Amino acid sequence: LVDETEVEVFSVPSYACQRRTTLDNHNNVLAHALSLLAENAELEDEDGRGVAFRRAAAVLKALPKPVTSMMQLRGLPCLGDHCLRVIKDILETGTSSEVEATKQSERYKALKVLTGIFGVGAKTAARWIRDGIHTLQQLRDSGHTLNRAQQAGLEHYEDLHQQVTKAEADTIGEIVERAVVSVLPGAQVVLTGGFRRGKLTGHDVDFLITHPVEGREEGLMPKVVSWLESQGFLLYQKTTRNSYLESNDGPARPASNIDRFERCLSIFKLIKEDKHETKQLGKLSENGLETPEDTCSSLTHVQTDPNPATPSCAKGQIHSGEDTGHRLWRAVRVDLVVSPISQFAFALLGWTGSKLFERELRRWAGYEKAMSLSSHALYDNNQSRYLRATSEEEIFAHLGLEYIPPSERNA
Ligand code: 8DG
Ligand code: MN
Ligand code: MN
Repeated sequence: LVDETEVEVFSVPSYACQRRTTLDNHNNVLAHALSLLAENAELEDEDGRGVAFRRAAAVLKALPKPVTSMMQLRGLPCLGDHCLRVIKDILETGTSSEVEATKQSERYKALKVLTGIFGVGAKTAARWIRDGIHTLQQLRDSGHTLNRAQQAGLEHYEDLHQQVTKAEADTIGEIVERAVVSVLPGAQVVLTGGFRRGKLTGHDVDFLITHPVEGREEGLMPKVVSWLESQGFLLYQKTTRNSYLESNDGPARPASNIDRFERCLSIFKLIKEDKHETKQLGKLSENGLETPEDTCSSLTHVQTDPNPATPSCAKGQIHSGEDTGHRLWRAVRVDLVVSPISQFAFALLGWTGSKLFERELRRWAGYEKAMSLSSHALYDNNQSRYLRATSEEEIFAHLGLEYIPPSERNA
């Protein structure tokens, strides 16, 4: 018999940005179940419910031991009745009927497949489902007009659903670095996103680019994109100025820098580093990397099409790899962001994630400190001024938070 008073009751701080959340945790099954309900809510375009489930999942990830009894959860933040019901179900029966029913539901499956296409959000997917489209084939057959992103997303669907490895991320990092220093010597490239948090795989690769001299980074993105395009590395790209127009967090965006912050959502053409095949190709550039053009021309002895996305080259029909049933390249999603050095620390913090950790930082700043945090700046509403920072550590200090390193931001 266990005396109730001996049950260890867990306790964690309310905000995910106050907690250290590593990649491994003691409650994977529970966290995974709640994450699936979060995903389902997001797929239904119910972001409020989605965040509630994400916060609950993050609390479970932060617990020091596996949960064995509901009593241990008393007083924990972010666990509403709905979440507690799901947890109880799993503790008692091993599974959650709601989670299982969601996984089996045709609507969830269709929303997941359709939003799994790069460029397709929850609203578009819901519209297509109302038109009776549940699968990729039905979409292809429907004659619906797709925008450029969605066309690329559909074309490279399978590749973009293969996890990107750290080795592939590093290879792409070398290419991006070559592009960046070619067009602006002295510019710097940093790997951000999940890989900076220590993840071994990811759904994309995220890079932040800056230059130590303020202002030198202006106009950099179009040049980097042109370089990458000229070398045949891009299957798709869309460059947008100032991603923070969407921000509704108040004055966290310094007006003077509105036009300087650029990002590029792209799909890279990554040559597979298969040693056997590389040897067959023979011709290697000085750093061991071959550009898509090199591969194409060395195999076909014809002038390469300047547009790598055209079928002759991109689909690989005339690649020798096609004969043996596999291509020599794959498509990989890559995000590039350019930041002036004065905003670099904020951009680095903002693009390292996790998404929930970022959201919690902004919530903490707003509710607890009367500050507005963005990927550009930190504004103190009480002092009516921007707070400068040249490192992530300084930003945490401004926010009155203990510094949490990237590897512990996996909320
Ligand atoms: P994964 O790719 O390995 O699956 O995970 P991830 O690297 O954590 O996710 P991500 O979707 O690539 O996002 C990385 C970070 O980028 C995330 O913490 C938030 C940030 N981010 C976006 N979109 C935007 C945006 O529009 N503005 C800003 N400032 N940040 C963004 O993903
Ligand atoms: Mn990422
Ligand atoms: Mn990304």
